[in-house]
Amino acid sequence: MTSPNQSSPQLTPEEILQGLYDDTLVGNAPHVLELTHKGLELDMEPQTLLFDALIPSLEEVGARFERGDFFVPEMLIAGRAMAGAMELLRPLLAETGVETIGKFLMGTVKGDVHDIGKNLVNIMLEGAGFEVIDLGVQVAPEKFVAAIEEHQPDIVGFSAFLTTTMPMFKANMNALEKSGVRDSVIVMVGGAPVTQEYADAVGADGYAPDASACVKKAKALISDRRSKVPA
Ligand code: B1M
Repeated sequence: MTSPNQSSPQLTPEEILQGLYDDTLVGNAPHVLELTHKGLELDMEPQTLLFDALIPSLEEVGARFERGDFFVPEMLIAGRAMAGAMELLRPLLAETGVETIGKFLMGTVKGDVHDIGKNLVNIMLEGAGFEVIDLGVQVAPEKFVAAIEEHQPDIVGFSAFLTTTMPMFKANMNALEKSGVRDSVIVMVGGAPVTQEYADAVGADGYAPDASACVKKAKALISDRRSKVPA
């Protein structure tokens, strides 16, 4: 399907969603940004742009990569197009008047450069009132440990997006235990290939399949831990 004419001022919300989907798929970052602007001007919800167009488009990118129709460069430019739109949506998704409810330290594990999903989780956490400290991608176990010691977060979150980098969860857990910080922090894990069973197997305290589930789980784990702390 062809994208709607970008210069047309008359786009409908449906055309904007279709255009966002199509232009993310081919990695046309300037058009994705322009359509995101137009969608917001039409009072479309940021969540609608994200969940009805941008994320489904990246899912299709992944499916094409698996079929051998797309290669790494296509995946990269699609990811960049999505990331550009996310920067625009970030303040709107994170708009919040709520008090800070906890400190969340987040990072993508060593060997893994995927960050779009992690960044989306961060935005949702910020929107729910968490203070988020983002260590970025390719975070080594020692760096997680040092950041826990420095920032004393309530929760540390490990993201992994490849079956080959998921084993870093266990390496991180071992590093936390060895340095004596394991019991001072709640550990959450997530990322596309991660499951509840895998989270249990590495000894994490919590797992969530997506950003909004992560917010819910993080809140529940914090209130559970606080209820156990003697007054
Ligand atoms: Co890559 N990649 N990639 N990639 N990439 C995937 C992940 C893949 C599934 C594609 C596929 O084959 N279908 C596949 C992994 C297969 C596997 O191991 N199971 C894959 C591969 C194989 C690779 C390379 C190995 C390719 C190669 O080089 N041959 C390579 C690895 C590089 C490395 O990391 N060392 C690679 C590289 C890349 C790019 C750099 C080109 C680019 C990343 C750009 C970036 O992130 N800045 C890229 C992209 C864009 C993708 C896909 C297409 C899109 C990922 C994405 O952003 N999804 C992806 C295919 C797909 O996912 N369908 C794919 C949207 C995002 C919103 O969803 O990331 O799942 P997601 O995040 C969710 C949840 O996972 C959850 O919430 C998020 C929001 O709802 N979540 C948490 C995330 N973290 C959480 C933490 C929590 C809780 C929930 O608690 C702490």
